[in-house]
Amino acid sequence: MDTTIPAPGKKTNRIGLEHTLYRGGKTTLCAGCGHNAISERIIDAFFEMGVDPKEVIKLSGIGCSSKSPAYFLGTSHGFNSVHGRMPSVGTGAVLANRKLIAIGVSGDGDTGAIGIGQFVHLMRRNVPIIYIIEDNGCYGLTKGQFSPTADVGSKLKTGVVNDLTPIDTCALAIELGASFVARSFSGDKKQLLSILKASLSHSGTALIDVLSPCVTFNDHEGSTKSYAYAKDHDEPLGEVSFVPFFEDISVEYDPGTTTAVQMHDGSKLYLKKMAEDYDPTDKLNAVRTIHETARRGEFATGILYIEPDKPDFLELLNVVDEPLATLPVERVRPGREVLAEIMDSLR
Ligand SMILES: Cc1ncc(C[n+]2csc(CCOP(=O)(O)OP(=O)(O)O)c2C)c(N)n1
Ligand code: SF4
Ligand SMILES: [Mg+2]
Repeated sequence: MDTTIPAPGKKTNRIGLEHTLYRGGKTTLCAGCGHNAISERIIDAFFEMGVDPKEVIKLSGIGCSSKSPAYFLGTSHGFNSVHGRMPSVGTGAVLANRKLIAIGVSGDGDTGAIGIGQFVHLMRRNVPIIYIIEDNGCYGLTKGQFSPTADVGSKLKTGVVNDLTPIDTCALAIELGASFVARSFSGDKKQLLSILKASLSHSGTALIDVLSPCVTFNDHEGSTKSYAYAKDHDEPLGEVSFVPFFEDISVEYDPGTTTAVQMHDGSKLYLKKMAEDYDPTDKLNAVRTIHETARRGEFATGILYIEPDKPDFLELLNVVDEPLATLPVERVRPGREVLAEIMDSLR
């Protein structure tokens, strides 16, 4: 049976596919794990944006978070790599086939500990990939030890207190040159969905750090990555509204309170300021805001930084438009005559 043919009466998206086609296998993660909520939003974002799942590659490392690509986009390509090695596998995949839409899912341990060396180079190269960190401040899969994003003073269930300075992956990504950096909370459906949809219109690295509580090992009093703490300390920088290029809606907005960002594919992102004047294109201010909110024990959410026109890695390398993976052998190996011609031209 062809599962891509919609059943009569079912709601379909702009490419005629049903929502169920964007689902994956049944989750094996703990009930209530933040990672499950993120998978749901990824399903909704890809459905609503009308992305063909067959043109997507899902990538991950190792961890509970890295298992989650099995639970969305069941008909997409996928590669569950080694711990901390998703960035190099993802870079190879988009270089080999630039037509693929790449989404990587990692954990705070997978990214911030064993994978930090790979992470920094992905960010500085602006590789076209949506990179999601499902951030619970611990190694969920190996029973809840502190990870490098755990805050100073956060407590394990056993009473052990973390006294090491955390790595802020968003501040690091901005510093390194990522061109779309956002932070959200798995419990904020609306904000996370808008950010994910916007990331699908971005060309270049879109880093999205999502606070995603681990209900089994890090959701108690004293933890700064619990649901209760996140709800009380989430400080949205503004309201994120996204209008995709295929929706012909003109939005009235006041430039004094709203920043409008034109995305690469013609979509529009409207960022309505809330607490203070926040310009997401101002790099220094973005880093300062992240540090200032962290000092108060809060975490700023929303689009922290965006640079829509920055050339991505493929443009910088001048990669041909056709996917390298399907170039015919004559184009890849031009032969002796062409080599001789080049040598002659250098004489
Ligand atoms: C090379 C290697 N070292 C260590 C491990 C053990 N290990 C598995 S998952 C993990 C950390 C997972 O933490 P995180 O990335 O935060 O994912 P979470 O489970 O919290 O979602 C570790 C240390 C491993 N699988 N491979
Ligand atoms: S152990 Fe924690 S991170 Fe892993 S599935 Fe359970 S709740 Fe999620
Ligand atoms: Mg983790």
